[in-house]
Amino acid sequence: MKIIHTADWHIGQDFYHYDRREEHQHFFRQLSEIVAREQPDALLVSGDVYHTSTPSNASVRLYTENMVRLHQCCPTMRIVVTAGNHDSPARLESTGNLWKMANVDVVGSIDYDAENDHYDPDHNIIEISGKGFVVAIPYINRRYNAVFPRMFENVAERNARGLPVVVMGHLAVSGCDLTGHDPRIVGGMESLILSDLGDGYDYLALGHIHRPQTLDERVRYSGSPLHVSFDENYPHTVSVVELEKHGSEPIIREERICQLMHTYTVPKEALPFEEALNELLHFQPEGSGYVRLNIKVKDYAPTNAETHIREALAGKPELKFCYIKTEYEKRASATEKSHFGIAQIKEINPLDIALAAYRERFGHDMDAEKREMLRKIVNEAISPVGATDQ
Ligand SMILES: [Mn+2]
Repeated sequence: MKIIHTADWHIGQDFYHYDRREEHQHFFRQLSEIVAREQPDALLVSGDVYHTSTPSNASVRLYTENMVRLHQCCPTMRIVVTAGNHDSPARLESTGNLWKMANVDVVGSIDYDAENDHYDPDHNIIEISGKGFVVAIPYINRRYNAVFPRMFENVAERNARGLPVVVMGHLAVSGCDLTGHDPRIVGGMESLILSDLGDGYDYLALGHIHRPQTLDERVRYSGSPLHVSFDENYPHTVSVVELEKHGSEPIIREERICQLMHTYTVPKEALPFEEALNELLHFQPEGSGYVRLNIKVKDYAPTNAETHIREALAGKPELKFCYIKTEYEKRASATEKSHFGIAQIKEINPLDIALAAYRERFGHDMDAEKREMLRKIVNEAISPVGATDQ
């Protein structure tokens, strides 16, 4: 079985109020070419199709047109889409019957009734005739852990021929590389220990973490096709995976996705405003992209900072200014009162504000246990769609 594994498309994201439709179109052109060339048995999209649970008409159109095009590039290919934490499971599934006509399966939920202990495996186990099985697990919370063994039992019963078994998931597994991960954008970080999923699969096609990575030879995050935040400034890929039979090691190949827009942090290390502005004035970009100015200040950036920045960028229409990243110089005394400006509040994590307030009130740092509790609460509160919201 040959699959193409991708995730975290985040269609409809506006990047600091800039529309990303062109960038998504650029990605879909590349994905269509890969599908046409590879002629895979399945295309797996492991969650976060959209950036919001209520996508705009333009976003839905972009998704629909491109899904149809992907289907036309390889009509025999089965496409499986799962809901991520950014998606509305019900909204995605609402057009599921229609999508079946284009060989697309949409899985937003798991059909499990804990009260009556009823589980319908047909809702999320997809047999790709003569090729293999896909266990499509959307973004879910821990109460479904009990169902995992039953999914694999069901697959094992049906898999007399020893065909490859692929599991899709949208979650953080412990030990993954979180470089560039912004919980304010990506969502909560409750992680799963791999052994909780059992041992019944040959390839685990993950979404949720945007940095492409292989955790062991059969567990992989394909990564997002675009930079979803400034810090995701690394190569983006989709994965082409070949599986011979159940029990054999997958052969994984990465296909690089070229970016229409880069993300630039200027200067790379924070400098005082005037120096940073000078760097921006002389900045030579590799291509079109989004820019943030990286400054270091004692209290506030100058009030007319944005005007100066726009003047500095006037001759560079290929650069789109997003915001000022502000680093605050350390205060001389730990007991000095903390005052946060509006720009600073937008920039720093709410947890840091709480820790500073605690230090000011009690004169010492919060202990590790309380800090951990607070960290969990903050992550849950700032997650775009909380684990229990769906
Ligand atoms: Mn995501």
